[in-house]
Amino acid sequence: MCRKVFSVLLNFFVVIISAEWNSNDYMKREHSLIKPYQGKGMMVPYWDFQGITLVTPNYVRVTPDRQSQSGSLWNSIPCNVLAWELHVNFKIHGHGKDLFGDGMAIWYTKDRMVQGPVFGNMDYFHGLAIFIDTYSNHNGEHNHQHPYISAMINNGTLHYDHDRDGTHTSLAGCEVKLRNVYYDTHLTIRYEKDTLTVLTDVDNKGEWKDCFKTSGVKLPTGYYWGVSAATGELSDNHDILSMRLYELDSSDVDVVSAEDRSKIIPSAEKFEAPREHVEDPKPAWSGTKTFFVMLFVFLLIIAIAIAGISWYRDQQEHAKKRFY
Ligand SMILES: *[C@@H]1O[C@H](CO)[C@@H](O)[C@H](O)[C@H]1NC(C)=O
Ligand SMILES: [Ca+2]
Repeated sequence: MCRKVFSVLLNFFVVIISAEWNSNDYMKREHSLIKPYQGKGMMVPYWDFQGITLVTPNYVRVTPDRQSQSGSLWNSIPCNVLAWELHVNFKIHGHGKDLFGDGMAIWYTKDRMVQGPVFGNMDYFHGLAIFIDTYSNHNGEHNHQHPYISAMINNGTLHYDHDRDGTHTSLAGCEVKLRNVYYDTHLTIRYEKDTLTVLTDVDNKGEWKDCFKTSGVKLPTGYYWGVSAATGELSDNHDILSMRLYELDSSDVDVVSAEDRSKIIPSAEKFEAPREHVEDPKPAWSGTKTFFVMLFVFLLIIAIAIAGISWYRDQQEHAKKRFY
């Protein structure tokens, strides 16, 4: 009797749990980073680490809250999933109240483990970057606050302009207050049917909020997942708690897979081509300068008027002379 009740209960729970997930969307263990991170010995299966990055039992600290540090973690297996969703559970926190930086980036790129100037990773990359930029390097032009999440697609030719926070190469973005909160913060990056969607859950409400959605994004299969972070004069702890990659059951994927997705060159329709750098506006003319320019223009007008009048008089004189 007791056994039977138990069995019924067990069945009930199994049904509930499996109903939570679409059975066709499932986690790809080989592209995910979950606790306990370390397998046998000190190795973290499927992941490599670079720079200052440290693995602890509860989080992977990409950078500590110290100046001029950078680090990264990279999935060691190329990702051949056509439609996917990546869930990242992370925390950015530090002692700075008003000044902190620089930020963190999540990568889906051709190359891996190459240190460089873009949040600790190489510039001129091939693939996708999602930046979580916590520090504003640039005081003009910006029409957004920090932290700012943005996306960039690169085919290896574009330079990430740090001084301008990448505003010349960004596809889309959103502002998020996600730093120094006592709860966990989450980010979802979804890619299906050439549409890239970023969602955030940073208010401890357990619900996803749209950051942006942009269509016409082409990304190949076979690139690598990675996370990097960097601190400069300003610093923060950049922690990753987990990354889970889900394969999505996308009904038109079968049609799409007819073409070889691995040969696609990363591109985006709504991509803003690299604009010429517009210099910041020159400082306004000083009062004195304006006064002298006005005075000059005024005198010029008077001079022209005098010249005009005397020329007119001459004409009149001539006319009279001819008349008599
Ligand atoms: C790479 O991207 C740039 C900027 O969008 C574009 O002008 C160029 O044609 C692209 N190159 C290739 C090989 O797709
Ligand atoms: Ca920045």
